[in-house]
Amino acid sequence: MTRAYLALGSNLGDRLEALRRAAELLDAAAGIRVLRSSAVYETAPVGPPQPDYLNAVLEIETTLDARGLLDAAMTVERELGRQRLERWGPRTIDVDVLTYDGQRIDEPDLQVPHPRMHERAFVLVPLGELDPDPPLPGGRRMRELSLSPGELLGVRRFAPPLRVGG
Ligand code: GSY
Repeated sequence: MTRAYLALGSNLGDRLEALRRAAELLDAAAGIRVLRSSAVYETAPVGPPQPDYLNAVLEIETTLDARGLLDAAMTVERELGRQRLERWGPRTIDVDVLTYDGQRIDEPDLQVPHPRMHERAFVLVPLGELDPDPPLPGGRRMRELSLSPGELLGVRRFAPPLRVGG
């Protein structure tokens, strides 16, 4: 069994329902059990102008290898109607693999820890709820990072943790 963290994001349609369904579908996927969810945060968009996101992080355990987990995440995105339109553009659901058991993987389509996670308050704030000292890109530590007040103000608690496990 491997412990991993997944980031969820949505800024189109019923955003909270999309996060709920993603957590359910991941838990129902073969080889994945969702253990815990962070609270849900409403967050200012990073990238081109677009609606605010809802973001959350899930702690899972899995028997899948990292590539299998990436495939499962993309399957959930497809099941929830995600269309890949614009790289940094709005989306009904985004499921990213943040960390996989502290492993470092650097392949063109699979980089773990997620290469930009340490720059994104919308990831770090919910992740920090579940793991105050997660593996970060380049061996960085959470306590060494400095997020600006502006970045932190862009992350507002919106709803309690997603229901998991049942
Ligand atoms: O990287 C995931 C999609 N995404 C997000 C997001 O999830 N939250 C916020 N606040 N901004 C984002 N920009 C992109 S792209």
